Amino acid sequence: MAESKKNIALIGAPLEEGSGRRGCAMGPAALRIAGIDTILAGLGHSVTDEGDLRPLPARDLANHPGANNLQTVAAITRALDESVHDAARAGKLPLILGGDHALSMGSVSGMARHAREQGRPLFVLWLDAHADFNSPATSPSGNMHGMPVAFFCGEAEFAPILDRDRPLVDPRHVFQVGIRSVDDREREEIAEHGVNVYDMRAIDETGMAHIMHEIIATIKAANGMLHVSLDVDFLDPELAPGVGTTVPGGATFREAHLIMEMLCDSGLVSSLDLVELNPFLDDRGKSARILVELTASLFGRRILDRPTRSA
Ligand code: 6HN
Ligand code: MN
Ligand code: MN
Ligand code: MN
Repeated sequence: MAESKKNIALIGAPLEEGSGRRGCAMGPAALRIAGIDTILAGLGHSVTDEGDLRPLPARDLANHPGANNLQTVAAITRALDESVHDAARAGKLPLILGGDHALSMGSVSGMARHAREQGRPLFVLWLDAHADFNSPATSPSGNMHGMPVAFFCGEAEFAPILDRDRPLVDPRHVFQVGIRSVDDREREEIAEHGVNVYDMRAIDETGMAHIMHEIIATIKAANGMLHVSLDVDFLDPELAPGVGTTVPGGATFREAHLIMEMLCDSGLVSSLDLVELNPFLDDRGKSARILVELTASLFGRRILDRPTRSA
């Protein structure tokens, strides 16, 4: 991807109702203020900002005791499924500015439809402290940002949010990296469904480069498309405090940066979510800026080209 210029569509999804606290709705604005559009344009890409999605709640769905704010989350899911699919079909690379992680129910569903139309399998790289494989039946919190992976892998009880015949993601095509906080029922579910999990211990023992080589080789061998979903809490909280669900012992800047550079070289990435940024909890824009830095590396910026400067 380093040398290939993209048509990038920025799609704002100011969702916070999936997270159980306020603040993520300011995420798209913070990413724009941190300069996501200019940095990508400066790398030679063509960038269009589609603005923020603000759908009305999905009143056709009944409230669900295990799925907080279901109508709002479902509305964003439907709107993103549509706009991500449209952008990808138009040859653009959807870059979703979140918003909490429940939005990935929509972005991944839209890309799964696109991949099916292209006759290619969709793979998902889930960079997160959490597995996000709860469902309304298993979730300890009822917060839907802990459920998107179960949703796009086809857990049946979510079916009314999108059509039952929507394409699903094969759980064996999901790679989770950075995991360090998994609920008991989630642990059983991810094992049962065959999700590929590289927890922090795996990263410590084998190293990020080895893990990423393995993932990239698998996707290339299958001629797959790759959706990347980057949750702020993947990073160590010292580095990125602007998130509601910090877990100590996260990825370093160097590990995250290496992932982005290796993905850039692979040319595999077809879509990206930047999620869970909560500017209300951030420290002088630090977390927004690091997300923008990592995005720039994913889209071709080389660290050697970058002058040293103070923050
Ligand atoms: N996220 N497993 C917890 C829950 O409430 O289901 C935390 C989920 C966090 C979700 O960080 O995107
Ligand atoms: Mn998450
Ligand atoms: Mn998380
Ligand atoms: Mn299951």
